[in-house]
Amino acid sequence: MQAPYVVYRLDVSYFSGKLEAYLQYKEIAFRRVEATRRVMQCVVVPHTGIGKVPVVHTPDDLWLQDSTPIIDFLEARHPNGSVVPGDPTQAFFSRLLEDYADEWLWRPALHYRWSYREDARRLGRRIAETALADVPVPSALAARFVARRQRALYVRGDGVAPETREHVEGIYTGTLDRLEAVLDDRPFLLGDRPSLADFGFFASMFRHFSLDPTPARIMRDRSPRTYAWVARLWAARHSRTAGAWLPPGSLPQAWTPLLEDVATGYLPYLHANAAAWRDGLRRFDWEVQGVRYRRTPVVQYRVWCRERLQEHFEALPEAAKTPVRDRLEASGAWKPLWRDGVIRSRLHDDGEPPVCRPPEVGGSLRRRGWTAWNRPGAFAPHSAGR
Ligand SMILES: N[C@@H](CCC(=O)N[C@@H](CS)C(=O)NCC(=O)O)C(=O)O
Repeated sequence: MQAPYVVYRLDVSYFSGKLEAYLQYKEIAFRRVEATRRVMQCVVVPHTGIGKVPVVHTPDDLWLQDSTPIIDFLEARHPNGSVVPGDPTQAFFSRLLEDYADEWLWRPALHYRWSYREDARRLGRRIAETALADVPVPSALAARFVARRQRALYVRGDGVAPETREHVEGIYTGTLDRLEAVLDDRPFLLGDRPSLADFGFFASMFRHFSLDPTPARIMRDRSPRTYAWVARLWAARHSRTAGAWLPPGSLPQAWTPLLEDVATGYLPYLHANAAAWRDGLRRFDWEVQGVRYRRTPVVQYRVWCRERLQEHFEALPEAAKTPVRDRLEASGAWKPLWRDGVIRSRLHDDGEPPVCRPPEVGGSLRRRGWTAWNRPGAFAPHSAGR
């Protein structure tokens, strides 16, 4: 029997939960390793140069990062029970929703976890006792440190402020309402079996929203079908999932409000982030849905997300381009997707995602300018960085 994949992950982590659910569904053998501080320092960083999870070590000794391209990589190696619809329209829109859910629900997920006292206390303690268990400081101190760091980086440092808080929380509650409608007459978002879109939403909905005390209370009261879907997807295995997606060419009517959120919230943000990247900024202000966010970090990975969505559109068979474009235009998503054309992220100039570049010998994360948001040297080519 082939050695399984090894997944370096954290039991509290958003993107780890997404990848674990995918591997389980696909019935791909894998072993979990809890990425404690020592495991990160001694194994993950030396092999990948990155300080994030999940990271996958393959049986043929490749190191992989970023759940979205990891899933594409594994789909090519393990085609059974594919989660990418064969129909190009459904495939494109599943990718769009996966990306939207991955990136746009991150801010509310981090806000609920670290802004509410009960949640922050619980999670701070949990992280101190698991991920940081091998750090030689009292766990109460480590828990306080974690909560302070996460608030500084991912709440205050990511634009959550008195003027934006209601909007941030509305992204969560609005998404629950939309999912409740989508799941009204189908077990998974695109029909009787999971697609990429399900795994995208699962990242936030599982490890954050359904488990952290405050958003979990809201989910149970407001969107019981979403609560049930979380457990259903976690338990799903492709060999025991008989159903099909909707007929080729069609999308659930109930996806329309989600696509409008993509068009009025996520894609305008993604464009503003890409334009700020092009202009060499480190932080930028932007406005969507009448709400102004200030000084959020420019994220290179998300410039790549936009580039990748544009590439997926360009790669569609000619016959599928018009129907996909028509749907994007109908929801208002076409213009923000293409505003200012293609803005290059250069994230993968020196390799193919998801395979990690081997880190420089002797380089340390700090010396190479690593930040929690961006990869080492992300801003180096720009002189105008601020
Ligand atoms: N784009 C990556 C994101 C991975 C990521 O952001 N992971 C978080 C945990 S869910 C992390 O490790 N953050 C490190 C930190 O906050 O310092 C993916 O899709 O896997």
